[in-house]
Amino acid sequence: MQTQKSDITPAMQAYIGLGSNLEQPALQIKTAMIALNKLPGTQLLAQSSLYSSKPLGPQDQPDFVNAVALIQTELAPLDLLNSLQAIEQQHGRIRKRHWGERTLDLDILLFGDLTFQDERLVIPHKELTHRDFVLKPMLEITPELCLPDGTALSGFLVTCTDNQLSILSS
Ligand code: A4P
Ligand code: MG
Repeated sequence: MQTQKSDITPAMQAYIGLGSNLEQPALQIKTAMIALNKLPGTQLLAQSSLYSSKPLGPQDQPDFVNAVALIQTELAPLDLLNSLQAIEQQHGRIRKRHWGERTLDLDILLFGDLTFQDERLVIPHKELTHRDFVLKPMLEITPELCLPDGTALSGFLVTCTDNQLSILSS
């Protein structure tokens, strides 16, 4: 008799980037953190401060609120992406233009040590090393954090964008 392969997926740690600049952005981020903790097989392990940041891209849009969450999840990467997109929709996702204003953007930044690429999902997130509003909250949670190839993320702080981050008081 053949042994059945277990359906249980080992839990992985993933970093999720959160951004909003419409419809009470700080509240969007706080409620999204709660929603992450409610995903199946998922716990919120840590969350960064909320950061105010000047917009990257078109300047005729409101400042953003950005943060990063560290979760532990049994969801597979594409299932996690589907779940994040469902949360975006629940938050009345408005997305007006490329690099433009939005009610809620949830990006998978890192997923364990996985490197993954298909038409819907690229991990690590393709812009993560270029953006201070992603790097600084990630490093606040885990100062020694590295890319899957072992490169320390802190090394990118000198070359990333300067979106004039400031920590919002809670
Ligand atoms: N996708 C591929 N890889 C991933 C991943 N790792 N995580 C795909 C999440 N999604 C991923 O996403 C488009 C598609 O990317 C998804 O359908 C998914 O299959 P989207 O959220 O609709 O669009 P986007 O790529 O996020 O939009 P866009 O216009 O490229 O914007 P960005 O790059 O997200 O930038 N300034 C500040 N200060 N703070 C910000 O947060 N955000 C933006 C938006 C612009 N300026 C900003 C900020
Ligand atoms: Mg996105």
